Amino acid sequence: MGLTLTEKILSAHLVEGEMIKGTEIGIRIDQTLTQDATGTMAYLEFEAMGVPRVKTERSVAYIDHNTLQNGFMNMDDHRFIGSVAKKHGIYFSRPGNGICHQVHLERFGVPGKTLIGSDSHTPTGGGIGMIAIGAGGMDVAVAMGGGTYYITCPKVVKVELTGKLQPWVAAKDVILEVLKRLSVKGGVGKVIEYCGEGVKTLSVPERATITNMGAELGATTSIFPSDEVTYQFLKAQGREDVYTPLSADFDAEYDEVVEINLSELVPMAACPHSPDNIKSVAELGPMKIDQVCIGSCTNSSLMEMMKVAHILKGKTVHPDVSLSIAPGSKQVLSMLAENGALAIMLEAGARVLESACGPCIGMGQSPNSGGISLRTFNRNFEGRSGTADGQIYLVSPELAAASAIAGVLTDPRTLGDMPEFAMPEKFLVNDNMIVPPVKAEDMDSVEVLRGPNIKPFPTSEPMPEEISAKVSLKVGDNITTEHIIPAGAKILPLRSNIPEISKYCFAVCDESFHDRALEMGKSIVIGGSNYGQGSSREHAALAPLYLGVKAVITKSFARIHMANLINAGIIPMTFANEADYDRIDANDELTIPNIAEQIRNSDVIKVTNVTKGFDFECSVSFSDRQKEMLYAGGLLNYTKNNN
Ligand code: MIC
Ligand code: SF4
Repeated sequence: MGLTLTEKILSAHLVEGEMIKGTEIGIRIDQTLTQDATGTMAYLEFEAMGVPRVKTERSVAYIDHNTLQNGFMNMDDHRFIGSVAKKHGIYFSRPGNGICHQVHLERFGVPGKTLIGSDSHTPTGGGIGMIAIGAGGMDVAVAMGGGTYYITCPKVVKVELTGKLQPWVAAKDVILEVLKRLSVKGGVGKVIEYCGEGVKTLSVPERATITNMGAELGATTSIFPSDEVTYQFLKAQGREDVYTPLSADFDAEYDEVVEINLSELVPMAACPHSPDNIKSVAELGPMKIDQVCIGSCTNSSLMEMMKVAHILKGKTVHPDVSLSIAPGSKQVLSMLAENGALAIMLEAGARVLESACGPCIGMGQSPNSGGISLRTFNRNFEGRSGTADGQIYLVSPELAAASAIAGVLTDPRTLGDMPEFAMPEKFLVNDNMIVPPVKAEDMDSVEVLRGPNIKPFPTSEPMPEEISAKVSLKVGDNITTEHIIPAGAKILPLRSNIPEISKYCFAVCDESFHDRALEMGKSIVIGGSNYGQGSSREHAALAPLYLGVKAVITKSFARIHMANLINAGIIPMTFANEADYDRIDANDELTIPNIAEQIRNSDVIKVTNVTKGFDFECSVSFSDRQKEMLYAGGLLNYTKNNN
């Protein structure tokens, strides 16, 4: 029996465990990336490990999230990251150079390599045949230090693509179709592998749109083969030397198969407030819109921007609509400036933003109250835009641009013939905004710059004999990391200051959580299914740690958040019987006796609800390594104990 592409790359990087699905495996990591909102913590953790130089083939620190710089905090963080990078062997992509995933694809990604990044959309790299996985900052720090990265050996889903996209139907519609079929929980524990005749009709940026938004399936990652199209892309970036052809064996066996005929797809939108709430444009009808935002790591490549410019040419943005455009990288923006497309956008009335995450993470451009905003982004969680009742629809750039002109949701297929948009033979390559690190022998000459915004991360204690604590909060299904620690222009600058950012912990669900948790001293949080979906931000574990949360009991967890909880020394458990969720209320006193012994000996943990006088069971499935981490009180203590 042949191997899937996922199995080939994973087994070539396997350093611990066996390729048995559902068991923990350890893999060697070739490349890492960080962005600034998660980067300060990751580099503080890296420093704490005491490794002088990164041991990866390539590590890159990007500045793309906190670029508003209102107040000294963001720039303090940027200077800290820039100086740590220079000292310890990390390339530094300066603010203005672009969104981490877009730039990494253009300038650093290598087919067949492994990449982890402290950002959940790291799977963008799957567009050129990498195994690229989103992870918590602490895992990235360990990988930079040459440590192994652990995942559950994934199931592999084959998405068989046939046919060819119709004019004005986009790669975004492909991933929206996958989300419609599999849902935001459908990818948990799986890698989504794209195969079939339809693959060769998709360019690398189109593939990257699909793998990028595979994060919204909860998947470990998504991957495309590396083929002639990949070669042409790398060649146009002047990097054809890193090309290797890669694909699954013809007789590879998959755990699931999904078939998509590209020719049958139509323009679609993910409706408020979930990326899997999919409707076609026809179903939605000509809905009046208030705002359009084009950009983000999902849809901001040159070809997409060229289509947008074509649609805007000679037109004016509808008077009731605000249109913003953020090209994904300096390369894209410079090429648009050179070929005249930028002038077309400006003439049409687009508000052109710097190449950064911007509105995608609530850094400006929040819609009006109750406003309907079409965005080419990947997440439309409630409140993420910065407007609590904003109605966010996730769409393709083509649909977004056509609608910005019309003022109502518009099927781009009504635009008439679509011209051929060919990939340039040469991209404009200028890496002047990527600062290389100093040589190892010169590292002592670099001073690490720490502003007053940068506070040490909270420390955790080894696991106690018994946990006896009240429930500080009970929440429902699909709680996102946005609920746990919101982002946006006001809160993002506090990412390096856990005590300060903790004031916003769960504030979206319950404003009194912070004070109550502190008053309780130690507590337990109860959640529903898919708890912690969304971002990789480890602040969603570090803030609860700081506030004394000892355990989180839910119906199920999202992958990255669960790993972050374990790294922070907080015990994640699931209800053995989901009906017990309904029998527990906030303020109930729960006791978990002999916790370490229970975890050592069984996958079933007994918990007593002292307030209501009943016992219930929780399930855990920790690897031996995870158990040791939890006993030690998290990854940092565990690493220190083992050195
Ligand atoms: C996101 O899109 O939610 C973010 C902001 O990029 C996060 C990272 C973060 O919270 O800093 C992610 O996707 O991991
Ligand atoms: Fe940035 Fe948005 Fe992409 Fe996250 S999803 S990396 S905030 S552009």
